[in-house]
Amino acid sequence: MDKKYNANSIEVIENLEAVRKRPGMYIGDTNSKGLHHLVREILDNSIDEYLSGFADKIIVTLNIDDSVEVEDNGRGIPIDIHSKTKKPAIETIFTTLHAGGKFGGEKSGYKISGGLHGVGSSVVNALSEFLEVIVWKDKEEYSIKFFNGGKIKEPLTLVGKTWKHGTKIKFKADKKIFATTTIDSQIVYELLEQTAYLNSKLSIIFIDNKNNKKTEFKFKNGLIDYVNLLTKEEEELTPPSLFSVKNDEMNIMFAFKYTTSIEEKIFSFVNNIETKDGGSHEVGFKLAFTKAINDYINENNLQEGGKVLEGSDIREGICAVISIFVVEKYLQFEGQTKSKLSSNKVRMFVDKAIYDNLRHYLNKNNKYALTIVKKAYESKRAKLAARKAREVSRQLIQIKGKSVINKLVPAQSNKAEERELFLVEGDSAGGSAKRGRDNKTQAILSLKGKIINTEKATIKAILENEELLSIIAAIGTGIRGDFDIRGLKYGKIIIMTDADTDGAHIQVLLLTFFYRFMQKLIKLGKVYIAYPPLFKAKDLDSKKQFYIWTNDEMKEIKKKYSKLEIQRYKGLGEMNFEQLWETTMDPETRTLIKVHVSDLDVANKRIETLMGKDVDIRRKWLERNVEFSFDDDFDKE
Ligand code: TSJ
Repeated sequence: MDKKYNANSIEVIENLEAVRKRPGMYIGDTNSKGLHHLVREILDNSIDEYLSGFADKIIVTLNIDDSVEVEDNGRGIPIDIHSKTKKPAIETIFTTLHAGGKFGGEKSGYKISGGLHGVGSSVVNALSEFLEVIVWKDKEEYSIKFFNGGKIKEPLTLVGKTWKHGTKIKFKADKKIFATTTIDSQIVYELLEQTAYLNSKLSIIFIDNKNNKKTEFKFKNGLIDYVNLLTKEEEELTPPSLFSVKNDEMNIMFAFKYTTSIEEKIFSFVNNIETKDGGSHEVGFKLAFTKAINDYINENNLQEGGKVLEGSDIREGICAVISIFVVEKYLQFEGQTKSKLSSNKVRMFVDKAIYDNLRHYLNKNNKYALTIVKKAYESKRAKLAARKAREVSRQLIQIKGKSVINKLVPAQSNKAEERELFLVEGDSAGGSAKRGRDNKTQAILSLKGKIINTEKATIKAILENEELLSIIAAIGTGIRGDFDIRGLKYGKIIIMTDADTDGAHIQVLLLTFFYRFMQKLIKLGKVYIAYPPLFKAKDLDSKKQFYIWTNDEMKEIKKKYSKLEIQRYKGLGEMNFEQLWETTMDPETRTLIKVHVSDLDVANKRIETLMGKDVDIRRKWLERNVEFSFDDDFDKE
């Protein structure tokens, strides 16, 4: 077999063999992501043909056996014999790495081969169980077939006469290469839909044989349709507008609209590839927007009380899609996933193009301009008000916190990480905790008064509650928008309550507070619940004493000893300080329950149930004494 190959073909085999040896180098990985990348890779070729102005229809078929077909109505891949290789161009395209660029693309201008993409059809061939091509060209139909990673199964063959023009590829990813070869219809669907939004004159048909479904994507208003889709849940403030600017190296399209939302939605693309991390074009867009609106405000004397609008004020409520096409030399990406464009030339060009267009838009559409300016000042006012509220609450915590903080019995250690804050219910327990603690690392805050239910409380109400205020002051991070983990004064915050319903209730109130106002503390695993024993047993013969936490432990002890005196601990106050230390506070012997919020939504719902009006549900929950969503029942230390 080998002897039949000339020098050229041996090189070809080596080439594709290299791809099969290290597929990750070419397509990122051999999991689902890499697999779907193959589809994108093939599709991009048809889109190139569309961008060059020769195709306006693409049909993608997903078959039950996970083979994929992509067909376009373009010029058809060139089949003529290459003067140097003496082989049909089409064969070389599929069997040589990086052959794509040589066979056109320069003419079209914007080759889609940016970032991770554009590795070429030969890579797909190398990683396919089979790949078949049909070309309709010059009134004739040709075919060429490959198998087993790019070996020729059937050379270029004239099939017959046709009126069609275009290219069709059918391929199936190689099981020997990919961890999975199951193509996800949904991923293909979304890819095609997005591509259709970005290319308004293109019609894409998706024949999904896995789901017996056929969909045609054609959005004749392109980015406007896209912006409307992205804001379909929101109330419109300005109608969407579309802009397009071209020079011989770049083509910039962008659409935007404003809604009453306070979010900022900006999506950007370079040569049809989404740039999730933005980059130069997004930066240019933002600079232009900020400057154009501020200049409009100044020229029309629309300033509001000396406030200067920042970009983020101006962009509240905006939804924008930016799609640029650039020539290959500007396709520079950075970041881990290569999804951030980095080209100063692009930034400057986009900035200027958008600034000019926007100034024109604002001058021509005074009504919308005023709406946007008004919205921006509203955002500014809201931000200033929020900041003011934060400052007031910070000051309150500082001033009032000082007066309540004297309830705190501090720990001596100057290392925050090794300090522990015990939030203790009741005076007598607080007394034992103070005496029993390790005064180097353990601080005690006794909670005497009522802790309010913070499920629906305002910040003002919270700051009027002495108990919560002392907790906030002691912990040191601030709350909500003002939360700053750097202020944290303890490595662990431990809730220590009686093992009864009242104690459980206080736990829920405290956890609700942490969840609503210092959620990060829970997420970082800083909040714990102390787990005091429920019983003490004394063997009257040997005088040995045991602490008992669970039913199983109780059974064990009862089996071993016959003359037991069992005492139920109703409250922490029933233990003397030594017992409290030994059973509940000593890091060597205690059990702590770490509070997890592994599923925030579930916890959220549960808090609503627990802290809402339904007393019965709450009672049941408290009886069971479960906490939020613990990964395990508890983490024994
Ligand atoms: F990836 C691929 F190569 F397998 C592939 C290419 C897959 C699919 C579905 C379509 C295509 C493809 C290629 N569609 N259209 C073209 N066009 C050309 O390759 C072509 C045709 C004519 C000329 C010319 O200059 O006359 C230039 C080019 C690039």
